[in-house]
Amino acid sequence: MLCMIPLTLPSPARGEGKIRSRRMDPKKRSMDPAVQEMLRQIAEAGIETAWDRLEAQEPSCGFGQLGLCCRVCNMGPCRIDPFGEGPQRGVCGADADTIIARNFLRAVAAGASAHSDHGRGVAHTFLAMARGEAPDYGIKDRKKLLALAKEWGIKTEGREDKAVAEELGELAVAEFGKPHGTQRMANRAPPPRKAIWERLGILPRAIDQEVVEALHRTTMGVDQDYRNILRHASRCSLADGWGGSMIATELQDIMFGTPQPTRGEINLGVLKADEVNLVVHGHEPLLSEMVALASSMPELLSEAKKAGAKGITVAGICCTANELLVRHGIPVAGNFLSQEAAIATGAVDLMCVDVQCIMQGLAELVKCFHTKLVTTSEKARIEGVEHVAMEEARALEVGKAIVRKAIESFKNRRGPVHIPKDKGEAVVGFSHEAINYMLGGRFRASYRPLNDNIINGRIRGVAGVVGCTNPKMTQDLSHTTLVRELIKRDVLVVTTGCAQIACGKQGLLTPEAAELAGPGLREVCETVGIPPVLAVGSCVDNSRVLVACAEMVREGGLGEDLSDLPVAGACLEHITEKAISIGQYFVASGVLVVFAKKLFPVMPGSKVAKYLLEEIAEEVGGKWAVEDDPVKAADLICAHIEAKRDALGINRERERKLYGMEDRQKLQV
Ligand code: XCC
Ligand code: SF4
Repeated sequence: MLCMIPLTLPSPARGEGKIRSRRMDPKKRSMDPAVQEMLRQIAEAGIETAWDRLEAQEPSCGFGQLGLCCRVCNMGPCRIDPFGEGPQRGVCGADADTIIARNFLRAVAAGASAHSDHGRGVAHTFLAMARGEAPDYGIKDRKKLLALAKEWGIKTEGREDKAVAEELGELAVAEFGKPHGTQRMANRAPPPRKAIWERLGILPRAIDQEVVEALHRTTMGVDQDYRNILRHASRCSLADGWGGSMIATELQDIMFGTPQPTRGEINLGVLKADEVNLVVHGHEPLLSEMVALASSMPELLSEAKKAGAKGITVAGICCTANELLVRHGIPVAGNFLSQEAAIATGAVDLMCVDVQCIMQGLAELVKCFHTKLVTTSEKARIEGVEHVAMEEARALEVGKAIVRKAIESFKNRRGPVHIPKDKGEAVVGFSHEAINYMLGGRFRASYRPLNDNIINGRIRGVAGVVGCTNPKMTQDLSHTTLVRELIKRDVLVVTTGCAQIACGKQGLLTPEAAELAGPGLREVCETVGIPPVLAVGSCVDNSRVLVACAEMVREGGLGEDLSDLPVAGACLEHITEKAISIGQYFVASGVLVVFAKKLFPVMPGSKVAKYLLEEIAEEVGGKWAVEDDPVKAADLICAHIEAKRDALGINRERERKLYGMEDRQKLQV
């Protein structure tokens, strides 16, 4: 039996008659058999999960869903009646579009803040490393250090690496709050793209400034033109994608290594009944790298053995997991909606969390098991949960202390554990450097072969499928259905975040998955030996996709700007404000982005919807689209890709060969 709580133990949801999970079909909640299995166990034990709490919240507030609720000042909260019968203005006179746009911009600002504050943390640790103040960190990718230094105009000849790194670290830290100038990383965008940003006045300045300005503009009585508000959403999001997130990715690569194709395993089946299981959950690799390192040290392994364990397994959840997976092949226990299921196995001895996507429900849940929960970031404590502060000056010591706590906790295991067998094999780690190398070879590493295969039509285009798993949708279903549809139609998929984990569980990240691809994509994958779905990393690693797109343009043959490329992005199970920021920076970079209609926080038919779904394309080339059905989302993406191919003039051959008139008409948007 999985849950060791006797029936008398206070369980968060018992006694209210609220637990309906016994009757809910786990298959509707998740398509992941491992999670389904755990949900059945959890239901029997009467423990609540995010799905139960969602039910308790239903019906969710319709005003909030449509972005029509405003509580930015104390004359409110105000809400606009979407049916036009009740109030159409807030007390200050704000109309529906001002309110929706303000909420949207605030979401972007919050999302950009999360990624960028992560990036700032990395930059500070990087600087401390260079100054010798964080001795457990070092430079793993010297080539990347020198390349980035050169890009940023730092002298490298005849200098110590650490001196170069110190200067780089200082410039990186300054990107967040410098009083003048714009984001350095934005120079990576093709010149026509930068020109568009300049013309619109949305070239991003210091990250902090964009976020502060976003909050200022959206206070009561400031910006009251939805277009003007949303243009700032573009600017603020660009400071995330071409700023905070990209800095996080680059500096992490220098310190921890740039991902190269490596094997990994994904799903709850990676936990081991006879080993100490330590789960790292959250987003920042700064500490989890140290925990992973500590777990392989002989002294700790022998302590684990003394405690009766065969070894120590470190597994990840959410983007911390993705960071460790793509760099070191460290196993992944699951994505966002698997975090409670992991604990319910009774096999997790310790879960250490840093920032973002940590359910507060975990604190109650662990009371039902022997699992020890530990917070590590000063920014993210949980009431009643032990805090082991991450300190960069003695990071490995902290990592070791956490592993020791896991070993201690292993000794408290009560009875048998229940670990589902499911796990997917995966080949991961497709940084843009790795894509370069895989496709171009060591001596002529370039995007030429990718571009050529797009031009000759074997690959129709590239789609990014990214983001969360939301209990309002069946876990993993939309992501993986979309991915399967896309590869079937010869669209190469790149993936990050919880979508990446979803794909990994189902074996879509293996070269063998090429069997599921259309003939063109399959041929390319088999020739090069890559999966049809390339695992790129965590959510800040969406910046890698921006860089890859910029490289595709630079390589030539696919237009002059990002908006010319036959590419698109999608996130059909989004939860967080971070996802909105990511979506907006792809749109502002010239890309079509598809989100689920029922999760998009904008009232259909509003002026804001018209702007984001249509008019914005005239300004930045990219736009949003909304679609709940993943197959129809694939239709949308493919139609967009074919339209871009038509515009590039690379469709002629293929049209004659493979597309009848009827097919072509279907593809036209
Ligand atoms: Fe969180 Fe990054 Fe979303 Fe997953 S995908 S639920 S943000 S862990 Ni980033
Ligand atoms: Fe209401 Fe205007 Fe205040 Fe918003 S800003 S709460 S709409 S009065």
